Amino acid sequence: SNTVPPVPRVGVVVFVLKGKSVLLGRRRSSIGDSTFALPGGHLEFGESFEECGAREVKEETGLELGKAEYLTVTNNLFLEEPKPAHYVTIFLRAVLADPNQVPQNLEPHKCDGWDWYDWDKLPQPLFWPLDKMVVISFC
Ligand code: 8DG
Ligand code: MG
Ligand code: MG
Repeated sequence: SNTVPPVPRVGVVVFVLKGKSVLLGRRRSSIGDSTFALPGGHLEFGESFEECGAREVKEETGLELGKAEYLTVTNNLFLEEPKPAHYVTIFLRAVLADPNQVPQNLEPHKCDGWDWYDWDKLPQPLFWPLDKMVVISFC
């Protein structure tokens, strides 16, 4: 309700990699609407980062991941949003358990659809926490 002060939350997101491409989908959300983002979501009580990443990717895309690896963490403030938010975002990377799997859009109210994008031809606009992370990594 309105009387509960906001708190930081933990997001876990995954660079699902296939050859030279990465899986992205256009968000449908009050935060980052219509920008391209990684699959991922909220860390649940008791989960490891890797368990959360695998669960969120499975829920959102149907894809089964191989072993996920930790990449980095960023601190993201969304204070200008209608509902201000603060996420500590854990970035993982993983490949598919079986490379022939095809992503499905299992949460169409949250995403326009998933596709593979070449690393040197990423779609625009990227969700800004992802953009910030990609820019830092390749500077
Ligand atoms: P859930 O109910 O399934 O747990 O949550 P969700 O609906 O899947 O959450 P989400 O918005 O997809 O992810 C949680 C937060 O993680 C998001 O609001 C902000 C943060 N986040 C980033 N970068 C990215 C990103 O590239 N993709 C996603 N999905 N979330 C990101 O900072
Ligand atoms: Mg989710
Ligand atoms: Mg999500």
